[in-house]
Amino acid sequence: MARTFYLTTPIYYVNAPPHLGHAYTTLIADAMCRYRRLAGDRVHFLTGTDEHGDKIAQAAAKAGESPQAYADRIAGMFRETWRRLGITNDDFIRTTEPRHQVVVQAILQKLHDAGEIYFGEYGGNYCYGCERFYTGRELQDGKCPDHQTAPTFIKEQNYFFRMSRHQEWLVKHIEAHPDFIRPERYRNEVLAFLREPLEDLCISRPRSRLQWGIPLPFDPNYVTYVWFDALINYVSALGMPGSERFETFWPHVQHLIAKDILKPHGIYWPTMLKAAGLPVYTHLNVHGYWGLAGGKMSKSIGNVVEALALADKYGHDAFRYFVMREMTFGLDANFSEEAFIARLNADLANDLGNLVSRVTTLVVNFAGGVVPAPRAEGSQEAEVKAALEKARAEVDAAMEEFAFQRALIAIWEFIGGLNRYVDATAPWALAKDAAKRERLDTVLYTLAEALRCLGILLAAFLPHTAERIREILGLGGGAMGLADLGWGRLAPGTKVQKAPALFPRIESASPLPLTPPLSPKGERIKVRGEGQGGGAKMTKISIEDFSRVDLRVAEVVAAEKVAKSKRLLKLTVKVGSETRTLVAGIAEHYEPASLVGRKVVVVANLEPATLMGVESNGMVLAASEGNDLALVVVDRDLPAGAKVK
Ligand code: ME8
Repeated sequence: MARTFYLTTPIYYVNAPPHLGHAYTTLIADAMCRYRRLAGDRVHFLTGTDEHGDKIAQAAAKAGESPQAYADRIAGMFRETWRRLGITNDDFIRTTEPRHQVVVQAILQKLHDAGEIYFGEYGGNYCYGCERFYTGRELQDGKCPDHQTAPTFIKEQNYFFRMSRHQEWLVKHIEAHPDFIRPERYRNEVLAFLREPLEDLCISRPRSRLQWGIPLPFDPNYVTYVWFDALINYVSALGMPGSERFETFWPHVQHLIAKDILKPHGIYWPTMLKAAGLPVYTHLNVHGYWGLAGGKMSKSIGNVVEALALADKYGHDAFRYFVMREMTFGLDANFSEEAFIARLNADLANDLGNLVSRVTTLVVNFAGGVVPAPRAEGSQEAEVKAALEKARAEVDAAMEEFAFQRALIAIWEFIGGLNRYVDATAPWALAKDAAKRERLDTVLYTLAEALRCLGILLAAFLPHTAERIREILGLGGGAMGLADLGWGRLAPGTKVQKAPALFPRIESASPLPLTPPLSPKGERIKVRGEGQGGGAKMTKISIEDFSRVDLRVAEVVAAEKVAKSKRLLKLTVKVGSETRTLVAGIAEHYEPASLVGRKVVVVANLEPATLMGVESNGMVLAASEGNDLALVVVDRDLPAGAKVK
């Protein structure tokens, strides 16, 4: 049944451009909203920027701009970043917008009228970076735990929100709703905090000290404390309580934040809502922190990675995949380019990219590029269908809890199963026997249908890739949803295009695990020892052993048959600036003329050998299976002489 879903990200401070941490929260919110839309739910997705307060006023002064001009500029950068990352937010709220200010003032007035706000004096330790007072207990060695700077002691008259009044109610609410704040570690953190008496919250700043804020409706000498202003964005973006949009979405609101802002969201916000007579959120979903080389990443501290630069460098889908797959929701994770590249190569280029190119190549080579009708289904196909059902159920369950990593693991288990299905059914072998045509058709249908399902299942996580998969099957651009995952909806007769590489492998300085490449027909290349004698053990070699083999890209400049040999070709190849002669046993598979100009991979440091009277200086790599043989090639054009490792 269709549900209603309202998801918010934090509204980010405009004191610096977006970075990886912001991108992470916004990307997972996007994946969640895309998923819920696929499920047929009615979704509202909000993000925006937090533009008032000391922090912004100071950053604007430093930049030599007015606070509004500065906020306009940085808010524009956030908007543009989300546009380029393909974020599908329905709204973008800025706290300097009039639609926000009127709601903040209305709520303040209501609380004031209800006696929830009083005037008093307060002296305390104030951190300008965090824009809040710290109690002695919260400071670490007398310093702000986030900024590691000594707070400033400030004493002034201000307005206070009677937060302490609602402490008991909040504890009871959290206890009665175990997943109100999740994962559990953050619920426990909030409950631990609530074991001590809650102080009232100072919600104003005197105008003499700060002008850049929303004026209190009941005292023009004060502006609103930035957190009290900011939290209300989640309401103001829907309009005044009572408006149609508010009534539709507010009862279903879920917030998504990182652990750095747990206290304002776990304590201030529910008590503010309670005091204002508004329903509290259904879930507060809290994720951990991304770090770089152990340090934490935050604008105020300066250790910043710009989200867009990374995403542009590696591709937006790869970036999405990495951050969702790497971080267990709720726990901290570290970002490193090496880990990123390793995942890109292993999970995207190898597992997913190879599957797509294998399947499309098989359908093009053995069924003329047209999906055949399944005619001989057996237990192997039943397993594929069961694996799809399992993946689907696991993704559903994981997404209920924001467990993006688990969802991706479930999809990749399905992908792994499909690769094994290709290996086990060996369509290239079935194709050699006309009597096995029905079986071959069934295997090809099963694979093409599984790809169609991946084009749906991946849509929330890798939107471009999923779209390309659907395009390959001629299904691009059409409306689809999780309901279309029902097996068998791919019509026999559908035309399939040969897929270009979806994710080119990235070479990195660090040695990566080698993955066996594929032949043009889609089977895995046999490594010597593999598959011999019913699963004989492959001898393991060290990376040093492997690095002694000098593999190079070589360009074939001439090719001819070796006299009196059926099997051998004499190739003249260029390896860097050097030209040399090789003899290769590929004459039964390649016409000499078809090889000229092609780039192949050769073992360049092999001892010379003489074959049928011709000296061979090196060896061309090829894969073979039965009578089939294919040359190993690199999937992008690289100069002859390039090292293969
Ligand atoms: O706190 N790892 O804004 P902000 C993961 N304006 N996520 C990170 C991160 C990191 N290293 N760094 C930042 C504010 N984030 C307030 C919010 S809401 C009413 C007001 C993400 O610009 C994460 O979502 O400091 C975190 O909660 C948020 O950015 C803080 O953004």
